Amino acid sequence: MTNNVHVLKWIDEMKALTTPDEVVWIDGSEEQLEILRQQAMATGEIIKLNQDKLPGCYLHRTAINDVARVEGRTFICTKKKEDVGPTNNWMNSDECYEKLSKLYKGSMKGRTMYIIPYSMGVVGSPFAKIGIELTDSIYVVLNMVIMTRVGKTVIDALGDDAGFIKGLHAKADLDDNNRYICHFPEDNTIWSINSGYGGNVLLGKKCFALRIASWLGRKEGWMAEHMLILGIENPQGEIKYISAAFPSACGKTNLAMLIPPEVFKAKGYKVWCVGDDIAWLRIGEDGRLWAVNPEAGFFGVAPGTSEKTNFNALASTRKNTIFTNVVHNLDDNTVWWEGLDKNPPKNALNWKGEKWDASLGEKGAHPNSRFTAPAIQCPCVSSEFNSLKGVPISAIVFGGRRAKTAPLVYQARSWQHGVFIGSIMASETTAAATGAVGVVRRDPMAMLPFCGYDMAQYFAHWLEMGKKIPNPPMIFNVNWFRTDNDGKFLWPGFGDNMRVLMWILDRCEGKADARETAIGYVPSAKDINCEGLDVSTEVLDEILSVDNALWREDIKGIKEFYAKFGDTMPKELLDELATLEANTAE
Ligand code: GTP
Ligand code: SPV
Ligand code: MN
Repeated sequence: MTNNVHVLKWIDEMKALTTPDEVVWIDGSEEQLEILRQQAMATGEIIKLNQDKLPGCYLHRTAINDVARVEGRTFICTKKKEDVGPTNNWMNSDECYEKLSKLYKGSMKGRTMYIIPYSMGVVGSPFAKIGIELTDSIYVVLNMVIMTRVGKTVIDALGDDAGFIKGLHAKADLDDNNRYICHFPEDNTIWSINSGYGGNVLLGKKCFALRIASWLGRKEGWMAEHMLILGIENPQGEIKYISAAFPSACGKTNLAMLIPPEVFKAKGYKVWCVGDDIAWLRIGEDGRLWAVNPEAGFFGVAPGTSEKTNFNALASTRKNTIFTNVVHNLDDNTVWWEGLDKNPPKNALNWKGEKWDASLGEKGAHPNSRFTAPAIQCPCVSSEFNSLKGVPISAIVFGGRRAKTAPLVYQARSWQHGVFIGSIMASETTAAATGAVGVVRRDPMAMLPFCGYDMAQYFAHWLEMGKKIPNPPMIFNVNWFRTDNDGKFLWPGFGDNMRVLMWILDRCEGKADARETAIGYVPSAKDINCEGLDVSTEVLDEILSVDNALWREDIKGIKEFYAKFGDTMPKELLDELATLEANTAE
């Protein structure tokens, strides 16, 4: 497929290490994919679903000890520990190569190595970057083909260049005690072993497009962020773009393709999805910040996805989709998950493949079960989805799951204050990573598990970028997850989140009101268009309130978090913290 000596030499080395019986180049053709699907069906790795109801769709079950990202086993490997900072696991690169080589040795014996040339970003775009993933998993091949741009055009675009990210993935024996997801940003290399799940093994996604890319972005003057990108079209046909960073399983896919409430739909407003998980951002010639989604598909959370909550996501999954760890409905050979509808199938298998019945009281789909669907199948995919130059960003939105403290929405006073707001983000943990769920942790810019270097340096990079962008986006924070004392969500969320986005866009144009509070600009209930919304003014007032006492409590956690970084913390952020402290003082 190529004469690129850098590529061939590296593949030879990895073959010598893992000793596969066979090596197959993935060219991205439908004929080749069909052969692989047949093989994967024969071994039970994938199950073909009802082709009338779900054409081109398959079900896959992972090992039961392998259902989410493993943050504790994810490492950034460099020569010097200080480069990765206090929030990343570190291993010395040489030691890691040595340790993992022992695990990879002979791991593909009796198996086939698939070589996947892929591009993050549209081939030919100035944003695009190329990777090659070597894997012994057909499931990974089939997912990468949906999630990235794969095949011969990518290898041709690479030519004789050495500039590609080298990814090696081996399932080995899925031993979770020897599971490692390791990144070598100094060598453009990713090594993943003993997992077969999502972000651990689809190496273009979190490993490359966030951890390695964030490192490259700092070096090259751009940003790689855990952000969705959406466009809002007004009745005059003008489209404004927003990017938003929420932690895993906190609503990016939902917001990215939301259906506007009737009041906006009737006036002619439309929402367009550019991306649901990752944004690469660069300063454009016009002085604005421009964004592309480097991915080609959605690897979305299945539970909670329904016609009501996320019509567009569900519609995207009705063909050519891989479902992972959902319920298998044996009556009609389709899939189901909690929240899809109120009719769980009677004759079904749960995500583990065991006979299951909802009346048993146990969940049928894994809380982190997922669908892998091509983005172009989304009914509201943006016409700019394949644009080489991306879209200009008007507003950056941060957000998380906070039962209390953070109001529905607030606006930063400046870029620097916005970076501060991003840096103090906190959210309750979800099932997207292994470990306890529902524990509040600091997750700056939703990048805690994905930043490939010292986060204090990352904050400094954000501050630096702000100085370089002549016309920067305004920065906001949202919280769809405020609850009452019984733990019930106070804000309806989903499509109604558009009401908040409209206030945000109006603020960017100086067209909406807000009051200044200790934490930034907050709208009053009257500033948010609540036409047709079933929420009382009292509730709205409550979710828009800023309780200084709660913030004083929060400051303790912020200080603890900042203290981890010691002297490396940018002074601008310490100043912002001092301001917040003064503003909220009794
Ligand atoms: P990753 O793919 O892990 O990065 O997740 P994500 O940020 O894309 O999250 P997603 O949109 O898949 O939502 C995760 C869960 O949050 C789903 O169960 C949704 O139903 C729920 N959710 C999304 N938006 C809202 C909202 O506005 N309000 C409430 N209450 N729940 C929401
Ligand atoms: C996330 O956890 O943020 C995801 C899913 O988007 S994974 O690809 O597993 O990282
Ligand atoms: Mn994500």
